[in-house]
Amino acid sequence: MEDLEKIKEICRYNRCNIIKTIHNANSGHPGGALSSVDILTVLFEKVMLNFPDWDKNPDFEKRDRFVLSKGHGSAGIYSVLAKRGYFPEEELKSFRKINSLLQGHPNTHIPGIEVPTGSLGQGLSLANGIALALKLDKNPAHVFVLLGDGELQEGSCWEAFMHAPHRGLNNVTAIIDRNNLQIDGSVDKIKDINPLNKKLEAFNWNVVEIDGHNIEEIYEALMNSKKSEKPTAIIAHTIKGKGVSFMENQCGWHGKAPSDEDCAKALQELGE
Ligand SMILES: Cc1ncc(C[n+]2csc(CCOP(=O)(O)OP(=O)(O)O)c2C)c(N)n1
Repeated sequence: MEDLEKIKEICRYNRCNIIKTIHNANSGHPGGALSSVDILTVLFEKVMLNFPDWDKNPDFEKRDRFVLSKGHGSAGIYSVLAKRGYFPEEELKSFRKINSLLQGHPNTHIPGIEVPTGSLGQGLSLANGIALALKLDKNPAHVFVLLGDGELQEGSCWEAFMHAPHRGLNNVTAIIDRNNLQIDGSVDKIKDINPLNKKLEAFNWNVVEIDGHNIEEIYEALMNSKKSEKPTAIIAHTIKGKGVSFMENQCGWHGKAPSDEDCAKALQELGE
């Protein structure tokens, strides 16, 4: 990938904005935003056909769609959308403030957000519905959806996993942020979802496993998924809190804002 270093730098930049945004709001979910930001950055910078200026672009209906099923990871998608020019970066300062653009969980007032999310377990069903409508309209756009691994404990996810192959929705790519932690402990101990790859294969998905922090692996898996004959599930092995040493693999950082001191330390580690 000729612009690998540039994408890595954008990932670093977006990580800094996640920390600043949550620190400024004194509220939010850093762990799962940091685990998924490499995936979201590659998706929006390199893979998706997307147009920040939808109104000005006559082909906007052909844009690829994204659904953040794990809606609490909002600081991650907001940082990525701001960098991509969907709204001014200044708006990140409005995160979680009353009546502001950037609410705690994504909603459709926000440019780049297709559906409201936050109640876990619904995003894949929403993505399936969008994908089916696109197919009926003979629209070639692709739908990407990001789910948490703890989220997969919701039964509705499995109805949706059953549905996509049945309907031949090869225009759906489900990315699972497999960071092994949920709100208060390890996913495997709270309710084991293993063997995840075999379960998804049995549900007739094209299953791919990647290192969710390796930019080239992310890019290849996402691009290949656009050409698959089956819906693709990408199990992305990640580290919750990735990039900030004291947040990594700590479920205590699932939904906690960094203090002034934590924020300064995190930004220093991220090379800000
Ligand atoms: C239906 C529903 N139940 C509970 C919650 C509260 N909640 C928010 S995040 C979370 C844990 C999610 O874990 P995971 O999907 O692994 O997310 P990640 O570790 O990637 O942040 C829970 C239970 C919710 N948002 N929706």
